[in-house]
Amino acid sequence: MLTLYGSANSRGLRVIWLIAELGLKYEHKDWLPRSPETKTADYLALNANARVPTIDDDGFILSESMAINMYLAKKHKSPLYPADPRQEALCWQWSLWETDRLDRQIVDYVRNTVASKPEERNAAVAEAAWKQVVPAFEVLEGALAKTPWLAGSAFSIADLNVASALYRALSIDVSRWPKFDTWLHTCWDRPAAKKARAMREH
Ligand SMILES: N[C@@H](CCC(=O)N[C@@H](CS)C(=O)NCC(=O)O)C(=O)O
Repeated sequence: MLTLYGSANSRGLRVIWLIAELGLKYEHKDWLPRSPETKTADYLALNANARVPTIDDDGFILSESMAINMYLAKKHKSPLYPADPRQEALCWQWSLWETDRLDRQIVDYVRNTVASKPEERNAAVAEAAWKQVVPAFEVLEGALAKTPWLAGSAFSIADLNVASALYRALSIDVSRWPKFDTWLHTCWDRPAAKKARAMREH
């Protein structure tokens, strides 16, 4: 039995998308970040960080959304997980890259601009975040000018992990990076992505 701890309104969104791609059955503990459930001793035994998402896959406990997605895709022999070691390594590269360069930065930017009321925005945080988001989007634009997908010739877990983590970028205009813009929206047009998004936006 697979159990996912973490709401679609968290980085759990990425895992929900992947689970939908794989068509897996799962029990969903639909918990928000910082909710009381994430602070219990039982949950801390699963994830000492008190963060979501976490999975329990028949007793195998795993946290970190990117790792969870790569594990599940590999375990279920999904075509999204490349067999070729170089393409596989590119999936690791892009997932780790996103975590380092964009994961927090895009959230900080959008939360302090379009996603909040003007009086709740911190302009300095938004500006500092944007200074990091722009060069990272340039990197994606450059990569996607060479190849339509991040790791190989088809949509893979690399695309899913990066695009899903850029959910917040859907609410801003990224048309100055046309390859990235097209890629982002193409990824989010997938039925599994729409299903995950609907769980967040219902
Ligand atoms: N790198 C982790 C980050 C997990 C994370 O920070 N989750 C947030 C929700 S999106 C959380 O649970 N935050 C609770 C807190 O900050 O106390 C991952 O990708 O899974």
